[in-house]
Amino acid sequence: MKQMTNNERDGENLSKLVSYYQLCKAAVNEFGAKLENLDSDYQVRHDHNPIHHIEVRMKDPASLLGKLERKGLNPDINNIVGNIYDVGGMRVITNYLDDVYTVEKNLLAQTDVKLLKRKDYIKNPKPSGYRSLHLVVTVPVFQSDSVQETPVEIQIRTVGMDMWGSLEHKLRYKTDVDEGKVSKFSEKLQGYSDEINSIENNMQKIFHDL
Ligand code: 0O2
Repeated sequence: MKQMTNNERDGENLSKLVSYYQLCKAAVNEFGAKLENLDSDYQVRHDHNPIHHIEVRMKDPASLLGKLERKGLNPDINNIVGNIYDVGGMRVITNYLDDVYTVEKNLLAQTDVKLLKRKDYIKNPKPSGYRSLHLVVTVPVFQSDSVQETPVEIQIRTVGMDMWGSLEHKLRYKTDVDEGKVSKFSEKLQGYSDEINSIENNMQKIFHDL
């Protein structure tokens, strides 16, 4: 049998990667529709929107390579499928804390949705103060010749958690600022996360009382 040249192999890998991105994008679209329908249903039947807004992103290739490296894996399409679950990512920002778990419960109740991984950084915040519920879920994507169970990472968090997470991410998570400098402010940042959490709990109590 004729051996593949390196160029041919690179070309094949690239086209597999493009197909996989397209698949993940389709899965993000499926979840987008599910979440919007869920929110509308709540509005009509309970007169309350659990979802404030939704953000979607496809992981950029540089982050993808960085993550493979951190996991000690070669940059190969076969290592992405089955090891990296956040090629397609969504952030569901809810109005109140209870809404985080309402969205989760209703999403996981859908028979075509399967839970692969769950990390509750709300019940167990990260030492940084980061709070969010992370789910890796799959949904069947119907293609022209097959059906593929495709994973998406969904981060569900309140408006307050999102505000803190976005700013802290800019300050620390992805900057090249010297770690020593940033760690001087760690305690403060963690304290602000607790304060926001306490404010959100009080706002939710008012919502319940009303
Ligand atoms: P981006 O572009 O924001 O998505 P695993 O896949 O389970 O092996 P993973 O996904 O690396 O591990 O770990 P984790 O901690 O569950 O999720 C990582 C993502 O959570 C990050 O994505 C951030 O979005 C968010 N995150 C985690 N910890 C913190 C934190 O301390 N502060 C902030 N602001 N965000 C955090 P990436 O990798 O940055 O990429």
